[in-house]
Amino acid sequence: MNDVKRTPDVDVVVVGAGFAGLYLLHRFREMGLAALAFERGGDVGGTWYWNRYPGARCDVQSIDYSYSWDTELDDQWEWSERYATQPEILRYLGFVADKHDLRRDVRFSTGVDGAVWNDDTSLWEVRTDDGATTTCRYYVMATGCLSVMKDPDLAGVADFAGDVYYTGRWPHDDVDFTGKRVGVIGTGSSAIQSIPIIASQAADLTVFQRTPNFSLPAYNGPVRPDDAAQINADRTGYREAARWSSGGVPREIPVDSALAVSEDVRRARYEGAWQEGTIFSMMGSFNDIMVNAEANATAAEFVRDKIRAAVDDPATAELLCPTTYPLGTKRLCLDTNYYTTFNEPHVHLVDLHANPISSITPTGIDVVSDDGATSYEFDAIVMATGFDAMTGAIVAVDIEGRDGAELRERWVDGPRTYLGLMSAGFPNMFMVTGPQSPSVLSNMAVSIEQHVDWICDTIEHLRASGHTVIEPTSTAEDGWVQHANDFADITLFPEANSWYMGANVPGKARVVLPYLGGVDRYRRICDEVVERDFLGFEIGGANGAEVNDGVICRVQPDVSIMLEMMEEMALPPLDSMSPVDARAFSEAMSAASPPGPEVGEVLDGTLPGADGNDLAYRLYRPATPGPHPIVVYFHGGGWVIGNATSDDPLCRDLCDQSGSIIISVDYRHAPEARFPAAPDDGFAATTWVAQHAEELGGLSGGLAVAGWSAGANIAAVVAQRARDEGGPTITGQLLLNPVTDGDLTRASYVENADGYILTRALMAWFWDHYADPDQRSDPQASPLRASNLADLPPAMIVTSEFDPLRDEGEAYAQALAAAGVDVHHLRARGQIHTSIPAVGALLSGAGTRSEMAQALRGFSGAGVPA
Ligand code: NA7
Repeated sequence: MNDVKRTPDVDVVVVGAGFAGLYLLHRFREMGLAALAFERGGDVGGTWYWNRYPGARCDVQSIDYSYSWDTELDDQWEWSERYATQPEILRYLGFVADKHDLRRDVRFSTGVDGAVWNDDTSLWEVRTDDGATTTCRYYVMATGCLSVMKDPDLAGVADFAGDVYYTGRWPHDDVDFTGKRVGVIGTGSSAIQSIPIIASQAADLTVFQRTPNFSLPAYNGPVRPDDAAQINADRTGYREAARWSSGGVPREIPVDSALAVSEDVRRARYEGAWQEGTIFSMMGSFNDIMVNAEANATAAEFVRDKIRAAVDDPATAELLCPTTYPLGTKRLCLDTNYYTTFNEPHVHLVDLHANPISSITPTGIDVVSDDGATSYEFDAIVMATGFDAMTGAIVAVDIEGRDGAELRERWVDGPRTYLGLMSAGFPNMFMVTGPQSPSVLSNMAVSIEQHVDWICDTIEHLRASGHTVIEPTSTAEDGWVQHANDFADITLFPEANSWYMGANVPGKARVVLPYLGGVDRYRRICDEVVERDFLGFEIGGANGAEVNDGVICRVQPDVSIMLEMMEEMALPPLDSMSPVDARAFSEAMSAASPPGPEVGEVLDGTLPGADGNDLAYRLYRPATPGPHPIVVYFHGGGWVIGNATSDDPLCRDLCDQSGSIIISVDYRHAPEARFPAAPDDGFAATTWVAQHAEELGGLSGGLAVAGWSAGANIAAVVAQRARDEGGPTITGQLLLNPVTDGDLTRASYVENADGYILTRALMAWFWDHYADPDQRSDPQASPLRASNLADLPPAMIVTSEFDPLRDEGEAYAQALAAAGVDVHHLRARGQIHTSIPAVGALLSGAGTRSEMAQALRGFSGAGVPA
């Protein structure tokens, strides 16, 4: 292979000369690299070059949607409006290109068709539509998130005798609709911006709407003095705050729930958000608008009321009101007079759900109607039908990576990236604002700069360390895809058929495309990857390669956020307190937690404990008609903390979801009553409940035991004793993060010793209060040590990945299975010891809780364990 040309034509090929491409060219030039950009358009501008439709403007304020890398621009360029129009933004990008003489590195009117990685040379071979091939070491897709138009999928477009315009490919010459009959298809952002202007010209305008959108008034005008003053007071600080904000624009993050305030307070907050005239205001008015359907519904209804108030005809107003998805899960729009345009007598709305388009005809559009068909005649049709978002422009190029891997094929079930920046198998190929990065859910200017900086800094690092090739590992990529999906799963985004979900393009995989964790969190993660020696990357060159394999975000996103909040609160560790103080502290924390679902009835009572004294219990009865199966439940708290009501939300959830009566027992606690008081009480309570099942409204003939942590330890011991002592009949045991052994040296104790709430030190503190060292090997303290584990009731054992107790739960599951017990072991990925019981607070545990309830149904014969 000596004749292989190892010197590339250029160091870097950049695809696209929009916001991202221009900054890349500038950075590469500063780094002394030869970079060449290919741009399909005739000039710089990217999305702002193509989207010239009337009313096209940015919907992030221009003072935010602008470059921060050239601070002189703040003095050299003044925006004429809060939300600049497309021509003004295009002029701005042209100004920047001129100022930095960037056009000389761009080959215009040249599209990239293919890019092939050559493993022998470690170079990319980039094929352009002029027939040329250019080799480069680094290949950067700066192709934009919304640049490839979606096929409108409508029959007969070519037959239409009038003019057809696509908002995403608008002619460069003026288009004048004066006196014309115009049809607009689509009601996304492009349509919402253009319809009022088209209506002001056209003789007659008909809008064909498939799905209505939520739109807020832009209140466009001159830059608001307050906003200008805030920025001018400290430009550097403002830009830095934007970089570390959640959406790429500095703003206060609310800490309260929309459901925790009165109707008046809520409406006042929404009215303020409405008046603000920004895209982030409504979604950011409370902390749960995008994660809680009920909270979201209050904001959605507020906006619907505004639509009803703006539109004169009630039937048209209702058609314009979105009802089929939560607010913000399809791209929110900003408009100027959109809704009131429908009050104009020459503007009409056609609901495509009732009257779908059957075809475009030579004279207009035919829709299906009650009497067969209705024909609309037009001089012009505007297709505002959207884009193949986020992945379209990337897979439009034939990209072939290592070993002939085709990117398009790899992504057929959804994009696979590490950090939205690179993809395994495609060395030295970078994406700017790629899928699984915050991109379209942020101020793109900020996200673009972050990516460009990350890419350029990484290439600089490679050069400095004598390396030439970087590629993410598939482990890292799998982990990132998982993390991005985990984030989506705790939000409402998957509920909408949006382009965020790829749902607007027939046949496209339905997965969430942008990263939902926010700009600030995402930036922290990217920085951390670098700080941890490029975790998840293989970096190599002439002298071989080094792999630093691993996954960057392993804890579930909501759990991780909770841990960060707790760290900020710098709470004292429980094991630094007396048991009495630890109990009080723990109760105060529980009081601040969400309450869990409503159940049919909650009753408090007492039952006799092992020493004859009364033990308190709380009974949770389902709302369905009884009698119900019974579950005796033992709370967590290391045998020291907690009582019959301390796991209230979890008990409610299990009751509600399993249809069982849950009886939570306040067994005696250490250090006042040390081992074996707790399991003795557990056994006595279970026996008593079994004897009184019918009086309690339950089914007789057997009951299940359940518990969390030390409570699961008691449940496991009760199941063993019931087997050995002739009853009662235990139908199943649900053990959530059980303590099964007094050995604190297992790997999970080492890996998760600190940082996940239940620490090794706290567990040692619990054991010390509970049992003498020589008692800990007693099977009633450490049920894993029982000499016989056969003939125990079916078990569901849940272990959490980041829990010191993980491995002893794992060991118990294995030991029971080895003894022939029917065991269902669920390993809760990314969870910690305390996260699954956090009903209502931590959504990522919901799936596990459902499976636990399902197991309880299975124990009682009301269903099969999953
Ligand atoms: P969008 O937001 O994807 O809007 C496209 C619209 O076109 C939307 O209302 C679609 O309805 C509609 N559409 C698409 N195909 C059809 C067919 N075949 N028949 C009828 N209606 C159809 O694209 P935009 O250009 O408006 O905005 C894109 C982004 O650019 C915007 O969010 C900003 O970030 C900038 P659907 O909702 O799919 O039912």
